[in-house]
Amino acid sequence: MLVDLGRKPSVGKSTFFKAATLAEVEIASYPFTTIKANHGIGYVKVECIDKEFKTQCNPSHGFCIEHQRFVPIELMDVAGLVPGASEGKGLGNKFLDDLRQADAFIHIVDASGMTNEEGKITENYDPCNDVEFLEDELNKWYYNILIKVWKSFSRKTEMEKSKFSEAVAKQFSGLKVNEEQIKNVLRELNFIEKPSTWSDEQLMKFASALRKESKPMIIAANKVDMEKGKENYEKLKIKFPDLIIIPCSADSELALREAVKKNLIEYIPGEKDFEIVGNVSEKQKQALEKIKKNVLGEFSTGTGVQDVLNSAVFELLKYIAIFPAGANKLSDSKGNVLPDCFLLPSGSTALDFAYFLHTDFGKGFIKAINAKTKRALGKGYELKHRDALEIVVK
Ligand SMILES: Nc1nc2c(ncn2[C@@H]2O[C@H](COP(=O)(O)OP(=O)(O)OP(=O)(O)O)[C@@H](O)[C@H]2O)c(=O)[nH]1
Ligand SMILES: [Mg+2]
Repeated sequence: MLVDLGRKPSVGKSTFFKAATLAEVEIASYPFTTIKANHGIGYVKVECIDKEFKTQCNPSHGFCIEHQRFVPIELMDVAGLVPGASEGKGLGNKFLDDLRQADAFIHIVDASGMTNEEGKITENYDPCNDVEFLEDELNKWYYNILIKVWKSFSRKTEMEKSKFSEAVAKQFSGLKVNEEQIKNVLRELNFIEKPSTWSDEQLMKFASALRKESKPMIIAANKVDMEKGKENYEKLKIKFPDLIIIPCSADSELALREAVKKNLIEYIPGEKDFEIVGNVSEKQKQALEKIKKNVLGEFSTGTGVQDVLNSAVFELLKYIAIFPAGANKLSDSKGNVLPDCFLLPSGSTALDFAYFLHTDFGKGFIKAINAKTKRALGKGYELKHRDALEIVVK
């Protein structure tokens, strides 16, 4: 699950969410419009393998347009953050509760520079502040969870390294943090001191690194259609070279998707162009032309909404898309061609995939067959993006 969030209200979180899911949500120019989190289904775009098999797929989840497969993912839209949330102020606790189950965060930043810290209208606000602020707030959230129990479990030591990660994982179990991630962080930080003697600064570093490892963040530099949008997007890129930052106009994507729904245009999400096919009014035509010129013509990532989802799943989280497929038959018992496409962590093996499909497939695994090449593959075969596999079981 991906969560769209912002340091503050009115940056366009709900607009982004609505554009990505077409779920009904409230969008308004006044702050704190969203109070309760919205859940919805968005899609990542994968070049479908049906083309290679010279056929047309029938997805049982998501859809396929011109051999571009749209694979469902869960998205959540949350309320704007209040300062001091990590200490439980205002909606703070509720807000953080909503973030627990996230695999990654999409931080929607208002790159127009026209909303201040509180989401109110202003001019020339530097959106870099928002990135720093939110990272800080999320890191503090982890730090506070850590120090609650720190004394007891660091005193109980000197713990073995493995026991230490087990204890930390337990403390963070509600936040989808696993031992593997803790071990990665320990390796990366490489502190020579024993955990029980860590300084406050070291604890903060550990908490921050763990937050980054378990809830990585991508930046959607939104409202790039506005006057200062592009300039601020460039500024963000320079200031944060290690973050993935995508220029975005959620508003434009929403307008395009709604025009598609009304059969006014033909447009595939993420593409850099669209075609007017219906009867549009002069006003609609002008609005569409403006999007074409100022957004699609200006940024290689189109409106950016699709690119944010794709980058979050495939670059940030490093997932791969895998199609279950018979070596000699691409359809299921109902005749649906390539009905499924699943997202798995990179590094997954043929056996992991078998277990992912069904425990019995894992237990009875004999071999996998690559449906594209018809070659047999062993348990340990490392899956590649867009692989099509049959699992042969006992
Ligand atoms: N120009 C422009 N305006 C946008 C864009 N995205 C959103 N907006 C406008 O920004 C305002 C706030 O949008 P929302 O999506 O409600 O913002 P939010 O972040 O969900 O706000 P809260 O729910 O109050 O936290 C609305 O007036 C939107 O129409 C965009 O890409 N470009
Ligand atoms: Mg909102």
